[in-house]
Amino acid sequence: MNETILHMLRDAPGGFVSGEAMCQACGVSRTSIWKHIKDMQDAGYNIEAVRNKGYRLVDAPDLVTAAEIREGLSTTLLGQSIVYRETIDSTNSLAQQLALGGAPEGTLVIADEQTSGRGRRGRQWFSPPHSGIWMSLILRPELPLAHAAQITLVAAVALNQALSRATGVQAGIKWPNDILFNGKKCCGILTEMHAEFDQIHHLVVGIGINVNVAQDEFPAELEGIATSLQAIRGERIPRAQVVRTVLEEFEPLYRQYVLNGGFGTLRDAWKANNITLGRHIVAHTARGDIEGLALDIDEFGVLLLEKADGEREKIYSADITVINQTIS
Ligand code: BTX
Repeated sequence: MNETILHMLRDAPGGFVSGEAMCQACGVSRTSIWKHIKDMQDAGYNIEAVRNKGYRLVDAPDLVTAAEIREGLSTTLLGQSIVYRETIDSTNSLAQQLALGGAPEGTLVIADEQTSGRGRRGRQWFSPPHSGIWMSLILRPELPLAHAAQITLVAAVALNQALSRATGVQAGIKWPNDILFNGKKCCGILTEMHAEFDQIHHLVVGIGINVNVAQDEFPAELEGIATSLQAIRGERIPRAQVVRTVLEEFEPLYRQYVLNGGFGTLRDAWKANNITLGRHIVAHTARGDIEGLALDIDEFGVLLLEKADGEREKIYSADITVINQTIS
């Protein structure tokens, strides 16, 4: 019901919505409407109540609740079901549980704060309250297992395009899973999967975006390597709008990835958004460190390196360090 009320308040041409109109739209009593308005005020909405006129939304807080995200969302798959938590250990963990319990494809799990946000290989992801987007999407592509990891590259393209469209920030993809601006990380992606034999049961694509994290709010160890959209733009950015844009950019790319059986047709879009190719890098792989020039990626998202002796190496999975920039 809060969603209906919020929508009516946002949509009101003269500003005010009568209590009566809300009662009719929600099919509940005036007392019940008043209680909901009170709840919204408690949540930070500045709603003015004037006798004989009704209610007017003066100002809204920067929330990533389901009601805020749904306002004007134009997707048909991603975010049709939204699970919001104020605080959670990790949205990826809850998304995994929900996916195992049969949650539909496209379910979005989002939290205002994560207490154990995680990155790859057991690393931590700093996820303070009120200032970031910490979200996970449940996907169920009917694709062979070999294509699962490519979803990270698809998500990275969507994310980078969304940042540009929603905020004007021109960042770039650092293979395989980070978005950087001027060498500092503003977003990360963590894909986890559940599969059996050669069949993907579900993927959970976790996305972390530092939106309104102040530069001095980052812990000391992230000081030189992390940044936020607010730090880049010099102003606060409404988070729900960024979430909507990410979903809207991701949906058509995801459909293409499923339809065409993998990342192949998105390779050019990835190249247009990347900041890895043409750079000297060190790839930290399970086989050891490999240094060279990042030449290309293939249709499977595998990175091709040219070493100093001219020999070429395929990098399937690694953390990379761009030489002269030490970012994990
Ligand atoms: P990663 O393993 O590539 O990067 C993790 C590294 O990034 C850390 O070791 C640290 O150096 C740095 N780091 C930690 N927090 C931040 C931050 N807020 N901004 C910039 N750099 C940071 C990247 O893993 C994947 C992160 C995915 C996070 C999302 S949030 C929603 C979902 N739930 C969850 O638990 N994880 C994902």
